[in-house]
Amino acid sequence: MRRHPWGKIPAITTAEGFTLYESRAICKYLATKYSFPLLPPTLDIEATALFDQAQSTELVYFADPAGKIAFEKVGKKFMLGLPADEVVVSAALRSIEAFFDVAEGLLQNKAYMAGNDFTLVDIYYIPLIERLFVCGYGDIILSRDAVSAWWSRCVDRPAIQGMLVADKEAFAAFVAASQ
Ligand SMILES: N[C@@H](CCC(=O)N[C@@H](CS)C(=O)NCC(=O)O)C(=O)O
Repeated sequence: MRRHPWGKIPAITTAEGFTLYESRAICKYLATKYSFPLLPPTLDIEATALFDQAQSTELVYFADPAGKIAFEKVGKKFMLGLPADEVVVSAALRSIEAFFDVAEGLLQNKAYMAGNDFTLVDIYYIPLIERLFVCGYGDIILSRDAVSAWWSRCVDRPAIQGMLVADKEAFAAFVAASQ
């Protein structure tokens, strides 16, 4: 609550005392501040518009249902000791399947979600897709050729491999702490 008005994570405060919440805003801020090559060139307004389009698509059509599955299958089980609401899970799975049916077509013509370059938008997908695999729904990704190839392009990157190791360790610690 001190840093995030709605009491969520993540939220950061820099050494200079600048506080920011919402993961996508934090990622964009850090990528800009440290010049990570994960955003389209500022002056390329079409590439920036396509980035914004891909970012909005991920947030609304993917992260919403995928977040519901993560909450029902992981959050409820480990934080609250409650069973998943399978009606919510089924509806969310249908939304995600429909989302990746469309993404499968779009990824025939581009290598990454915002175009032909790897950007922050691709990174935004990774934690919740990882949760889909943990929950046993990895086939949603692997059964679609273009989506599966995109996923491999993302997770085969050395920096992403390092992030996945850290994510697995954090998840294991979360599970251990809740038992
Ligand atoms: N849209 C937010 C989502 C924040 C969010 O829901 N965080 C979860 C953890 S991933 C949380 O804090 N849950 C605890 C709660 O809702 O009380 C973001 O991307 O930062």
